[in-house]
Amino acid sequence: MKPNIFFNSNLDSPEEWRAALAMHFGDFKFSMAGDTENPENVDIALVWTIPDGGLERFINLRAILSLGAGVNQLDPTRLPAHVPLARLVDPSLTRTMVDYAKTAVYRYHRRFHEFERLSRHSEWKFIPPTLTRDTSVALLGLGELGREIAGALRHEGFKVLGWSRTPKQLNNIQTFTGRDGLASMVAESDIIINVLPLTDDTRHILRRELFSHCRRGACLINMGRGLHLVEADLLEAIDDRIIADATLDVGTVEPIPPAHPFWNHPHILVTPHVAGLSMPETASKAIAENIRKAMAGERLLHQVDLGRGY
Ligand code: NDP
Ligand code: OXD
Repeated sequence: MKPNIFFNSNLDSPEEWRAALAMHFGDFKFSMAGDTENPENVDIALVWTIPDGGLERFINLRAILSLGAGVNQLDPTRLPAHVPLARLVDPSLTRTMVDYAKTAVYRYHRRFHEFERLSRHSEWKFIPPTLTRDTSVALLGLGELGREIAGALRHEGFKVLGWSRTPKQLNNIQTFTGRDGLASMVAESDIIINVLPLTDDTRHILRRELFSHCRRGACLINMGRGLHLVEADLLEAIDDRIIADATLDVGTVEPIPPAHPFWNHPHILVTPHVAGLSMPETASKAIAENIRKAMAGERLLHQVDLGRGY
Protein backbone atom coordinates (compact mmCIF):
# COMPACT_ATOMS: atom_id res chain seq x y z
CA MET A 1 0.00 0.00 0.00
CA LYS A 2 1.40 3.41 -0.99
CA PRO A 3 -1.08 6.08 0.12
CA ASN A 4 -1.03 9.37 -1.72
CA ILE A 5 -1.71 12.09 0.87
CA PHE A 6 -2.59 15.74 0.31
CA PHE A 7 -1.88 17.94 3.35
CA ASN A 8 -3.33 21.37 4.09
CA SER A 9 -3.00 23.36 7.31
CA ASN A 10 -1.85 26.80 8.31
CA LEU A 11 -1.46 25.59 11.91
CA ASP A 12 0.26 22.23 11.67
CA SER A 13 3.82 21.62 10.50
CA PRO A 14 3.95 19.64 7.23
CA GLU A 15 7.53 18.58 7.98
CA GLU A 16 6.53 17.12 11.35
CA TRP A 17 3.54 15.37 9.81
CA ARG A 18 5.55 13.94 6.94
CA ALA A 19 8.12 12.61 9.44
CA ALA A 20 5.41 11.19 11.70
CA LEU A 21 3.65 9.42 8.83
CA ALA A 22 6.99 7.93 7.77
CA MET A 23 6.92 6.01 11.09
CA HIS A 24 3.80 4.21 9.83
CA PHE A 25 4.25 3.85 6.07
CA GLY A 26 7.37 2.60 4.33
CA ASP A 27 6.35 4.33 1.15
CA PHE A 28 3.82 7.11 0.65
CA LYS A 29 3.33 10.32 -1.30
CA PHE A 30 2.88 13.61 0.53
CA SER A 31 2.04 16.88 -1.19
CA MET A 32 0.58 20.29 -0.46
CA ALA A 33 -1.26 22.94 -2.47
CA GLY A 34 0.99 23.95 -5.33
CA ASP A 35 3.06 20.77 -5.51
CA THR A 36 0.47 18.02 -6.10
CA GLU A 37 1.51 16.47 -9.41
CA ASN A 38 -1.46 14.27 -10.32
CA PRO A 39 -4.46 15.31 -8.25
CA GLU A 40 -6.46 12.36 -9.59
CA ASN A 41 -4.03 10.02 -7.78
CA VAL A 42 -4.56 11.56 -4.34
CA ASP A 43 -6.20 9.09 -1.92
CA ILE A 44 -6.37 11.04 1.33
CA ALA A 45 -6.90 14.69 2.22
CA LEU A 46 -5.30 15.33 5.63
CA VAL A 47 -6.51 18.84 6.34
CA TRP A 48 -7.28 21.42 8.99
CA THR A 49 -9.11 23.62 6.47
CA ILE A 50 -10.03 23.32 2.81
CA PRO A 51 -7.37 24.76 0.49
CA ASP A 52 -8.32 27.78 -1.63
CA GLY A 53 -8.89 25.64 -4.73
CA GLY A 54 -11.22 23.26 -2.87
CA LEU A 55 -10.94 19.47 -3.03
CA GLU A 56 -12.84 18.95 -6.29
CA ARG A 57 -9.72 18.20 -8.34
CA PHE A 58 -9.05 15.14 -6.14
CA ILE A 59 -11.59 13.07 -8.01
CA ASN A 60 -10.54 9.71 -6.54
CA LEU A 61 -10.36 10.76 -2.90
CA ARG A 62 -11.04 7.91 -0.44
CA ALA A 63 -11.19 9.91 2.80
CA ILE A 64 -10.99 13.39 4.27
CA LEU A 65 -9.22 13.30 7.65
CA SER A 66 -9.53 16.36 9.87
CA LEU A 67 -6.41 17.49 11.69
CA GLY A 68 -8.73 18.66 14.46
CA ALA A 69 -11.35 17.15 16.73
CA GLY A 70 -13.80 19.64 15.24
CA VAL A 71 -14.79 19.61 11.57
CA ASN A 72 -16.83 22.83 11.21
CA GLN A 73 -13.71 24.68 9.99
CA LEU A 74 -13.84 22.38 6.94
CA ASP A 75 -17.38 23.57 6.19
CA PRO A 76 -18.76 20.05 5.63
CA THR A 77 -21.43 21.47 3.27
CA ARG A 78 -18.62 22.22 0.77
CA LEU A 79 -17.14 18.72 0.92
CA PRO A 80 -17.84 15.96 -1.63
CA ALA A 81 -20.72 14.13 0.11
CA HIS A 82 -19.63 10.67 -1.09
CA VAL A 83 -16.19 10.89 0.56
CA PRO A 84 -16.13 9.84 4.23
CA LEU A 85 -14.93 12.48 6.70
CA ALA A 86 -13.33 11.65 10.06
CA ARG A 87 -12.40 13.84 12.98
CA LEU A 88 -9.29 13.42 15.08
CA VAL A 89 -9.21 11.70 18.44
CA ASP A 90 -5.72 11.79 19.85
CA PRO A 91 -4.29 11.34 23.38
CA SER A 92 -2.16 14.51 23.20
CA LEU A 93 -5.17 16.58 22.13
CA THR A 94 -7.30 15.10 24.91
CA ARG A 95 -4.57 15.60 27.49
CA THR A 96 -3.98 19.24 26.57
CA MET A 97 -7.75 19.92 26.65
CA VAL A 98 -8.04 18.31 30.10
CA ASP A 99 -5.08 20.36 31.38
CA TYR A 100 -6.57 23.59 30.01
CA ALA A 101 -9.97 22.88 31.59
CA LYS A 102 -8.41 22.06 34.97
CA THR A 103 -6.25 25.20 34.88
CA ALA A 104 -9.19 27.45 33.99
CA VAL A 105 -11.45 25.81 36.59
CA TYR A 106 -8.85 26.07 39.37
CA ARG A 107 -8.22 29.72 38.47
CA TYR A 108 -11.85 30.41 39.36
CA HIS A 109 -12.12 27.90 42.18
CA ARG A 110 -9.05 29.34 43.94
CA ARG A 111 -10.10 32.92 43.05
CA PHE A 112 -6.95 33.75 41.12
CA HIS A 113 -9.09 35.84 38.76
CA GLU A 114 -10.07 38.02 41.70
CA PHE A 115 -6.52 38.17 43.09
CA GLU A 116 -5.27 39.21 39.64
CA ARG A 117 -7.68 42.17 39.71
CA LEU A 118 -6.90 43.03 43.34
CA SER A 119 -3.15 42.85 42.82
CA ARG A 120 -3.39 45.38 40.00
CA HIS A 121 -4.71 47.78 42.66
CA SER A 122 -2.20 46.70 45.35
CA GLU A 123 -5.09 45.35 47.42
CA TRP A 124 -4.36 42.69 50.04
CA LYS A 125 -7.72 41.06 50.60
CA PHE A 126 -8.25 37.68 52.19
CA ILE A 127 -10.73 35.55 50.26
CA PRO A 128 -10.92 32.19 52.02
CA PRO A 129 -10.40 29.09 49.90
CA THR A 130 -13.16 26.51 49.60
CA LEU A 131 -13.07 22.78 48.98
CA THR A 132 -13.50 21.41 45.47
CA ARG A 133 -16.60 19.54 46.59
CA ASP A 134 -18.27 22.91 47.08
CA THR A 135 -17.72 24.01 43.48
CA SER A 136 -19.99 22.61 40.78
CA VAL A 137 -18.77 22.44 37.20
CA ALA A 138 -21.04 21.82 34.21
CA LEU A 139 -19.86 20.41 30.90
CA LEU A 140 -21.72 21.14 27.68
CA GLY A 141 -20.65 18.14 25.61
CA LEU A 142 -19.80 14.70 26.94
CA GLY A 143 -17.97 13.29 23.94
CA GLU A 144 -14.34 12.21 23.68
CA LEU A 145 -13.16 15.45 25.28
CA GLY A 146 -16.06 16.37 27.56
CA ARG A 147 -16.08 12.93 29.18
CA GLU A 148 -12.35 13.06 29.92
CA ILE A 149 -12.59 16.58 31.32
CA ALA A 150 -15.60 15.59 33.44
CA GLY A 151 -13.75 12.54 34.80
CA ALA A 152 -10.60 14.55 35.58
CA LEU A 153 -12.58 17.23 37.44
CA ARG A 154 -14.54 14.60 39.32
CA HIS A 155 -11.23 13.02 40.31
CA GLU A 156 -10.24 16.41 41.80
CA GLY A 157 -13.37 16.30 43.93
CA PHE A 158 -15.48 18.86 42.06
CA LYS A 159 -19.20 18.31 41.74
CA VAL A 160 -19.55 17.61 38.02
CA LEU A 161 -22.61 17.80 35.80
CA GLY A 162 -22.79 17.14 32.07
CA TRP A 163 -25.10 17.66 29.12
CA SER A 164 -25.22 15.74 25.85
CA ARG A 165 -27.61 15.06 22.98
CA THR A 166 -28.20 11.43 23.95
CA PRO A 167 -28.52 10.21 27.56
CA LYS A 168 -25.34 9.18 29.36
CA GLN A 169 -24.60 7.27 32.53
CA LEU A 170 -21.30 8.32 34.04
CA ASN A 171 -19.87 7.52 37.46
CA ASN A 172 -20.67 10.24 40.00
CA ILE A 173 -21.58 12.73 37.28
CA GLN A 174 -25.10 14.04 37.03
CA THR A 175 -26.14 14.04 33.38
CA PHE A 176 -28.78 15.97 31.46
CA THR A 177 -30.29 16.08 27.96
CA GLY A 178 -32.63 18.44 26.12
CA ARG A 179 -33.03 22.20 26.41
CA ASP A 180 -34.86 21.90 29.75
CA GLY A 181 -32.06 19.69 31.02
CA LEU A 182 -29.52 22.30 29.97
CA ALA A 183 -31.40 25.05 31.81
CA SER A 184 -31.62 22.89 34.96
CA MET A 185 -27.93 22.03 34.76
CA VAL A 186 -26.62 25.58 34.44
CA ALA A 187 -28.92 26.68 37.27
CA GLU A 188 -26.89 24.39 39.57
CA SER A 189 -23.43 25.27 38.31
CA ASP A 190 -20.69 27.64 39.46
CA ILE A 191 -18.52 27.08 36.39
CA ILE A 192 -19.78 26.21 32.91
CA ILE A 193 -17.46 24.69 30.32
CA ASN A 194 -18.46 24.47 26.69
CA VAL A 195 -16.84 21.66 24.71
CA LEU A 196 -19.50 21.05 22.09
CA PRO A 197 -18.98 20.66 18.36
CA LEU A 198 -20.30 23.55 16.27
CA THR A 199 -23.43 22.41 14.42
CA ASP A 200 -26.72 23.96 13.34
CA ASP A 201 -28.15 22.88 16.71
CA THR A 202 -25.36 24.28 18.87
CA ARG A 203 -24.56 27.57 17.11
CA HIS A 204 -25.18 30.48 19.53
CA ILE A 205 -26.13 28.13 22.34
CA LEU A 206 -24.27 30.43 24.78
CA ARG A 207 -26.68 33.31 24.61
CA ARG A 208 -28.88 35.55 26.73
CA GLU A 209 -31.61 32.92 27.07
CA LEU A 210 -29.16 30.38 28.52
CA PHE A 211 -27.47 32.99 30.73
CA SER A 212 -30.91 33.84 32.17
CA HIS A 213 -30.97 30.33 33.72
CA CYS A 214 -27.47 30.55 35.16
CA ARG A 215 -26.64 30.83 38.82
CA ARG A 216 -25.78 34.47 39.56
CA GLY A 217 -22.01 34.94 39.41
CA ALA A 218 -21.28 31.80 37.36
CA CYS A 219 -18.06 31.65 35.34
CA LEU A 220 -17.95 30.56 31.71
CA ILE A 221 -15.15 28.71 29.91
CA ASN A 222 -15.57 28.41 26.15
CA MET A 223 -13.28 25.76 24.69
CA GLY A 224 -15.59 24.84 21.81
CA ARG A 225 -15.96 27.29 18.98
CA GLY A 226 -16.40 31.07 18.84
CA LEU A 227 -19.77 30.76 17.12
CA HIS A 228 -21.21 28.91 20.11
CA LEU A 229 -21.26 32.28 21.85
CA VAL A 230 -23.30 35.41 21.17
CA GLU A 231 -20.56 37.82 22.15
CA ALA A 232 -22.84 40.82 22.86
CA ASP A 233 -24.99 38.66 25.15
CA LEU A 234 -21.94 37.67 27.18
CA LEU A 235 -20.90 41.31 27.62
CA GLU A 236 -24.43 42.14 28.73
CA ALA A 237 -24.55 39.17 31.14
CA ILE A 238 -21.22 40.31 32.67
CA ASP A 239 -22.51 43.88 32.98
CA ASP A 240 -25.62 42.50 34.71
CA ARG A 241 -23.35 40.37 37.00
CA ILE A 242 -25.16 37.20 35.88
CA ILE A 243 -21.90 35.89 34.52
CA ALA A 244 -19.00 36.94 36.72
CA ASP A 245 -16.07 36.04 34.50
CA ALA A 246 -15.28 34.25 31.27
CA THR A 247 -12.33 32.43 29.76
CA LEU A 248 -12.53 32.34 25.99
CA ASP A 249 -10.19 30.16 23.97
CA VAL A 250 -12.08 30.71 20.73
CA GLY A 251 -13.54 33.72 18.95
CA THR A 252 -16.18 34.37 16.33
CA VAL A 253 -13.30 35.76 14.30
CA GLU A 254 -9.79 34.48 15.00
CA PRO A 255 -7.54 36.24 15.85
CA ILE A 256 -9.94 38.40 17.82
CA PRO A 257 -9.48 41.91 16.30
CA PRO A 258 -7.41 44.41 18.35
CA ALA A 259 -10.35 46.75 19.00
CA HIS A 260 -12.64 43.96 20.24
CA PRO A 261 -14.22 44.64 23.68
CA PHE A 262 -13.02 41.23 24.95
CA TRP A 263 -9.43 42.50 25.02
CA ASN A 264 -8.58 44.29 28.25
CA HIS A 265 -11.99 43.45 29.69
CA PRO A 266 -11.45 43.08 33.46
CA HIS A 267 -13.71 40.00 33.59
CA ILE A 268 -12.60 38.21 30.43
CA LEU A 269 -9.48 36.20 29.79
CA VAL A 270 -8.75 35.44 26.13
CA THR A 271 -6.42 32.64 25.11
CA PRO A 272 -5.51 32.25 21.41
CA HIS A 273 -7.17 28.90 20.55
CA VAL A 274 -4.55 26.94 22.42
CA ALA A 275 -6.70 24.72 24.64
CA GLY A 276 -5.98 21.55 22.71
CA LEU A 277 -3.07 20.62 20.52
CA SER A 278 -2.53 17.35 18.73
CA MET A 279 1.06 16.33 18.33
CA PRO A 280 1.92 14.51 15.09
CA GLU A 281 3.99 11.94 16.99
CA THR A 282 0.89 10.60 18.78
CA ALA A 283 -1.87 11.74 16.43
CA SER A 284 -0.28 10.04 13.42
CA LYS A 285 -1.20 6.68 14.95
CA ALA A 286 -4.93 7.35 14.64
CA ILE A 287 -4.45 9.02 11.26
CA ALA A 288 -2.41 6.07 9.94
CA GLU A 289 -5.10 3.69 11.10
CA ASN A 290 -7.73 5.66 9.24
CA ILE A 291 -5.55 5.85 6.14
CA ARG A 292 -5.31 2.04 6.19
CA LYS A 293 -9.06 1.77 6.65
CA ALA A 294 -9.73 4.18 3.79
CA MET A 295 -7.35 2.33 1.49
CA ALA A 296 -9.13 -0.94 2.38
CA GLY A 297 -12.55 0.62 1.78
CA GLU A 298 -13.53 0.18 5.46
CA ARG A 299 -15.57 2.54 7.63
CA LEU A 300 -13.35 5.16 9.28
CA LEU A 301 -12.81 5.54 13.00
CA HIS A 302 -14.63 8.60 14.35
CA GLN A 303 -16.39 9.07 11.04
CA VAL A 304 -18.50 12.21 11.03
CA ASP A 305 -22.25 11.84 10.60
CA LEU A 306 -22.82 14.67 8.11
CA GLY A 307 -26.54 14.68 8.91
CA ARG A 308 -26.03 15.61 12.57
CA GLY A 309 -22.87 17.65 11.84
CA TYR A 310 -20.35 15.95 14.19
P1 NDP B 1 -17.43 14.45 20.21
O1 NDP B 1 -18.08 14.35 18.88
O2 NDP B 1 -16.71 13.26 20.75
O3 NDP B 1 -18.49 14.87 21.32
C1 NDP B 1 -19.45 15.84 21.09
C2 NDP B 1 -20.36 15.91 22.31
O4 NDP B 1 -21.28 16.99 22.11
C3 NDP B 1 -21.19 14.64 22.50
O5 NDP B 1 -21.36 14.37 23.86
C4 NDP B 1 -22.52 15.02 21.87
O6 NDP B 1 -23.64 14.33 22.38
C5 NDP B 1 -22.60 16.49 22.26
N1 NDP B 1 -23.53 17.20 21.39
C6 NDP B 1 -23.45 17.41 20.06
N2 NDP B 1 -24.53 18.09 19.61
C7 NDP B 1 -25.31 18.30 20.71
C8 NDP B 1 -26.56 18.91 20.89
N3 NDP B 1 -27.25 19.45 19.88
N4 NDP B 1 -27.07 18.94 22.13
C9 NDP B 1 -26.40 18.38 23.17
N5 NDP B 1 -25.20 17.77 23.07
C10 NDP B 1 -24.67 17.73 21.84
O7 NDP B 1 -16.44 15.71 20.11
P2 NDP B 1 -15.10 15.98 20.93
O8 NDP B 1 -15.36 15.83 22.37
O9 NDP B 1 -13.97 15.21 20.35
O10 NDP B 1 -14.84 17.51 20.56
C11 NDP B 1 -15.77 18.49 20.90
C12 NDP B 1 -15.40 19.86 20.35
O11 NDP B 1 -14.34 20.45 21.08
C13 NDP B 1 -14.89 19.92 18.91
O12 NDP B 1 -15.92 19.75 17.97
C14 NDP B 1 -14.31 21.32 18.88
O13 NDP B 1 -15.34 22.25 18.61
C15 NDP B 1 -13.81 21.53 20.31
N6 NDP B 1 -12.35 21.51 20.37
C16 NDP B 1 -11.69 22.67 20.69
C17 NDP B 1 -10.33 22.70 20.80
C18 NDP B 1 -9.63 23.93 21.22
O14 NDP B 1 -8.39 23.98 21.13
N7 NDP B 1 -10.30 24.95 21.71
C19 NDP B 1 -9.51 21.51 20.55
C20 NDP B 1 -10.30 20.34 20.24
C21 NDP B 1 -11.66 20.36 20.14
P3 NDP B 1 -23.78 12.73 22.22
O15 NDP B 1 -22.75 12.16 23.16
O16 NDP B 1 -25.15 12.44 22.63
O17 NDP B 1 -23.47 12.42 20.78
C1 OXD C 1 -9.72 21.07 17.14
C2 OXD C 1 -9.14 22.37 17.53
O1 OXD C 1 -10.88 21.02 16.74
O2 OXD C 1 -7.92 22.42 17.74
O3 OXD C 1 -9.00 20.07 17.25
O4 OXD C 1 -9.87 23.34 17.66
